[in-house]
Amino acid sequence: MTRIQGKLILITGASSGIGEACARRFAADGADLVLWARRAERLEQLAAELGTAHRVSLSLAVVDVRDRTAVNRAAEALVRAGRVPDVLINNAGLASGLAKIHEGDPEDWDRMIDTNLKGLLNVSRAIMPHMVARRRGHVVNIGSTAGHQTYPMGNVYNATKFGVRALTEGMNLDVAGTPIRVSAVDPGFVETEFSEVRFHGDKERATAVYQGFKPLTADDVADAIAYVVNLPEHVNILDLIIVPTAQRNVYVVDREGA
Ligand code: NDP
Ligand code: 8X3
Repeated sequence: MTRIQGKLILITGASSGIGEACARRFAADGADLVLWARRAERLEQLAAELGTAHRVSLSLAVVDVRDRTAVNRAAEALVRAGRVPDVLINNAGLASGLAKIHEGDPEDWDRMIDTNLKGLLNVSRAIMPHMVARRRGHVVNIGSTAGHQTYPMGNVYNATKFGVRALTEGMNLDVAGTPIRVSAVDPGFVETEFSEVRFHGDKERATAVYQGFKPLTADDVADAIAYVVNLPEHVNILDLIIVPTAQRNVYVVDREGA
């Protein structure tokens, strides 16, 4: 028996990587799930699979977290159905491009700022009032080691994840006086579709990021998130940094042959 059994958990960016791994882990732990992402087919496949394997309720919605109207609509539908999430995992996010600031593509910058910062804000603003009103809830923001230390050409992605860290701190201050918890989980290198997205579909370049060492898997991170959300209500993890053993800081990695 876990503390999240029977709880309702909303995961943004559930169609892949860390979000998908969280969905699998939480369903196995008996939580009911709401899955949001843009790729409907991926969500449908995942929900069908988890629905067959576990006795939990699953609902999904195609939601682009950048689209405030769509976020509000999906959140209202949950609230109207009496399904205010007990836990919100603000996971949807991405890096787009890796370039020097004076050579970067402003379209990439918009994508990262609109998703990682404004998307997280849109979802939090739509869900948190209902948590505060019923004095129950836990928000977990997925930050990054990139929010603790910059690396060459990480500039705007770094800025968004530094921003997520500031928001986690600020959100905690703003819910003082309520039992709401706000946590950050900040991973280092995790082998997901993250780098393929960053390099605009260049699989070879993406694979090279994780060569010569053992990166984290999405399941490793889901384990850490499961730890955070399974703690008793008087315990709040403010920030959990998780890296592969080979990663010594945001850019120093013990690589074979390097
Ligand atoms: P993936 O690319 O595998 O997954 C990203 C998820 O975010 C997908 O489900 C994607 O779904 C969703 N997403 C992206 N943009 C939007 C959007 N506008 N609206 C809704 N959903 C969106 O990468 P990861 O699992 O690795 O990334 C998850 C989080 O972890 C991100 O916040 C990332 O910054 C963070 N992170 C990743 C690390 C890594 O090394 N992989 C390390 C540290 C942090 P869809 O495309 O279907 O919308
Ligand atoms: C993802 C980790 O180092 O690739 O947040 O930016 S890193």
